[in-house]
Amino acid sequence: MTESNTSATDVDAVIVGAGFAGMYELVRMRRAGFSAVVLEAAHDVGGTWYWNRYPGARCDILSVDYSYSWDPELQQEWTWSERYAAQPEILRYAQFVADKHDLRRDMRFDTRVVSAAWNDDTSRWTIRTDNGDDITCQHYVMATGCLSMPKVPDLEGTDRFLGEVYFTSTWPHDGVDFTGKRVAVIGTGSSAIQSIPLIAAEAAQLTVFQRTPNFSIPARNGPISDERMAAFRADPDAYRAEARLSAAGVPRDTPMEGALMVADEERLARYEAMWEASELLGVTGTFNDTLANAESNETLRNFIHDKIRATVNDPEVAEALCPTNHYVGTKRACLDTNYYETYNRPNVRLVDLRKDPIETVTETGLNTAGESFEFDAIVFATGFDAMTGAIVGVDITGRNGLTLKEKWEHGPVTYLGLMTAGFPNLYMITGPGSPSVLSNMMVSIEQHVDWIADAMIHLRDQGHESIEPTELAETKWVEHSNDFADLTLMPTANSWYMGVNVPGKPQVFLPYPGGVGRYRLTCDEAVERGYLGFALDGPNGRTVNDGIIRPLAPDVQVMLETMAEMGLPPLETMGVEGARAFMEMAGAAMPPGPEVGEIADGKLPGGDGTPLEYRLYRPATAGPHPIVAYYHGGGWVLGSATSDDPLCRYLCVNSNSIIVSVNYRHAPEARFPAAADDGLAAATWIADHADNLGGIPGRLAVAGWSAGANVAAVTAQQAKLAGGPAISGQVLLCPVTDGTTDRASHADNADGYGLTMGVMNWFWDQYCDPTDRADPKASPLLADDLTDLPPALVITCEFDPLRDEGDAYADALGEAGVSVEHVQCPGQTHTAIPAVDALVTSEYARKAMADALRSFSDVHADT
Ligand code: N01
Repeated sequence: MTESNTSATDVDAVIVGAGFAGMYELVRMRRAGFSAVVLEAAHDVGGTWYWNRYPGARCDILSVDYSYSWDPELQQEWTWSERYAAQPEILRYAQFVADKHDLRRDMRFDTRVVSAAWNDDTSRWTIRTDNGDDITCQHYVMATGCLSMPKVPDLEGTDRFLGEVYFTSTWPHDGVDFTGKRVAVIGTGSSAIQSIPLIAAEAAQLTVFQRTPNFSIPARNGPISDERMAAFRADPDAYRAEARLSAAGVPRDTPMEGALMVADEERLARYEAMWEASELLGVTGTFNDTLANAESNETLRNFIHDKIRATVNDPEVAEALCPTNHYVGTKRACLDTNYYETYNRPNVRLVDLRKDPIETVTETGLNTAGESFEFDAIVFATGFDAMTGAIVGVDITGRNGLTLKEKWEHGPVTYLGLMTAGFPNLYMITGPGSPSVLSNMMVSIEQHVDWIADAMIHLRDQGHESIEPTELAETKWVEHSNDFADLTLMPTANSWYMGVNVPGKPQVFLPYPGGVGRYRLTCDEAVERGYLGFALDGPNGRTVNDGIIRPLAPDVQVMLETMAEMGLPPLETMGVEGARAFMEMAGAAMPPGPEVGEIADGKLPGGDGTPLEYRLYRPATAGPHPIVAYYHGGGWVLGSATSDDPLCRYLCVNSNSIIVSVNYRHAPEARFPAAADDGLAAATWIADHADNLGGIPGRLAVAGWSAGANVAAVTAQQAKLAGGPAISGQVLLCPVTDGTTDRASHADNADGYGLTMGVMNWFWDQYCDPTDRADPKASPLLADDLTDLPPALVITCEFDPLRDEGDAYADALGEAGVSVEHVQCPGQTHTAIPAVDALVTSEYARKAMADALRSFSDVHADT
């Protein structure tokens, strides 16, 4: 007989929790030859499905998806009876797996872990249980679940009630008979919404106390569709592989359109289809901007409100059930069976606590501000101390006596939701900072377990004893995750995702919102890059591979990923006409930018007299206005007077200036110094015609992006040398300033961030002979004298090959006594700032441009 670890006092790994995470972790430990024991407070396996036995409890992810993938045999052996399996069936599944793999042999039940302490001398954890036993181990795995620590009731007088008290989270195993009873349910989250219809069917009276209504769609439970099963059975591996790289751990088509991009009838039709399909992920997955755009979300909110109103007979009750204080999906939406219909029953009453709050629980019931209620039973469906409760519920002490509670005082800090610095070899399965509760938990659990097991094997193979993240890595991960959340509406709701439901809990967005697939690739990449962001310790010393796994702003990262997925050939291989056509197409796909007062197209004479097209953007405010001569980006080769249209509109509206976007001559047809000469000629013509254009004479700034910023900088220099026109200021966005292209950023950011050095070199070759590149009209940084130039705003981006030459120009201008504002944009790329309304995280840089243009004209106004 195989030996059991249940009474061992020293093992390789202690796993806390015998739910789906702990069970699979044990399997992986065994397969890798580690000794492991699972400690579990319950009397058997099942985790959340062991405890949550309330009537109606069932999963809200399709059963076919909510099942293990690591045992191919099991996938064939087990058949779910329903689309959404009920708790007893899911528990049977957990028990079936435990039996099949003889898991209980290494599980100690009825055992709660009370503390865990790291010993730096031995590089081991000591885990203490409520039985007073100590177990030492090298690895300590918290498989404690995200929703396993019930929220302590925060209602006054809860202990006073003399009737029956139930918590949905710890339901009696023999069930409860509510027949003939007056029952109260407090809460209207998922647990309440599932249990209310069944309690109502049994009880004499049911009173539901609702503080916040929730969004729920009908589950339409029944047999699993043949179509779905066929897709799965045809190729389970492919099905699972797709799930692993999907947004939420379930294979689904990614919507390409935003809700406002389609006609009203089409939108309604898609919402109806979602309602009929009855899948939770479809609710916010019908359009691609539901969780990011309030106006789009509003269309869905209204759709669900209408469904509620059409179902609930009493209009006042219907209105009370319509959520209005949060957007759909910002609190976990629910799947129900006859939830809204239940309010049409004569024995059911809804009390709206927003109008009539609970004051206290009494011996016989509870009192709201306006009424006294008597009950035989109260059901608390009041939720959980989610994601962190079960982890900090154990008294965990890491290096140097630091406790996890202290470390997480202001919110959890983890690297990838897997580990936290100062607590070596402490692993969290689906911890805060990982997709966890925003995903199909089965997929997320398996990914974490695999990552953790592989890390342990790596340590063993490499002769290390411990692993922990670096502080930089985890700080930046938390920042990245928060930045992602800030791109969404999620932080706007008072949800348990934000910790708001537990009084005194720090309010931070707990899960990682970037999606399951992206997250998995990130975790894999950390490993591929030699455990980037981790420190490994052992007898041979400490190896620190410090670094930031995701340094790009999240929306910039998503944009780059999308472009990479398109698999486009490099721009420089498309030929001049091909590249121009491509840029025009790419520009047309961008959001248009704000409305301006007026747009007028015209022509002005270029440096050699050639007529140049321009587009003038006039603010809607009363003129005259200051004028900006704007030079578009495109490497002197691509673009036109309209190619930076969204940015020009933005600058026009936000700086209250006329923007004249000039289509200077392009290479290779017109090589250096054509663009430079056109820059000056255009500025001169605009200055001379300021009156006619509706501008204020003498108030002309120059601005440009990339090669256009090169033209703007050169124009400012040439205007100084020529004695005019007067330039009030220059806004240089990611400027080309130096044709030598041998700075660190040229190498570090040569590829992968939009503008590549391949393209940049091609642009230079099209525009300018190498011998001419030292000319300040090509490389303004190389000018002998930078004094007396107009004030400048120089914006440079961290992940731009041109970063260092832009930085150098800002420094050189400053050293020459020019008033310079230098905005360095971390996490941004060369193409990020002009992406008006597409990239949110670069908004501050656009605002800086508009503010600078305003300030240039203000300064001028004073003098
Ligand atoms: O808990 P909840 P849950 N006075 O926190 C109310 C998963 N789950 O157990 O919103 C009055 O959602 C509270 O009101 P408010 C799923 O991820 C999955 O229902 O804070 N009311 C809320 O209405 C889910 O999201 C499944 O204003 C009070 C309710 O109690 C998560 O678990 C099934 C109150 C708590 O709702 C948690 O769901 C069940 C007070 N003092 C759960 N305190 C499936 O797989 C709290 N409330 C289908």
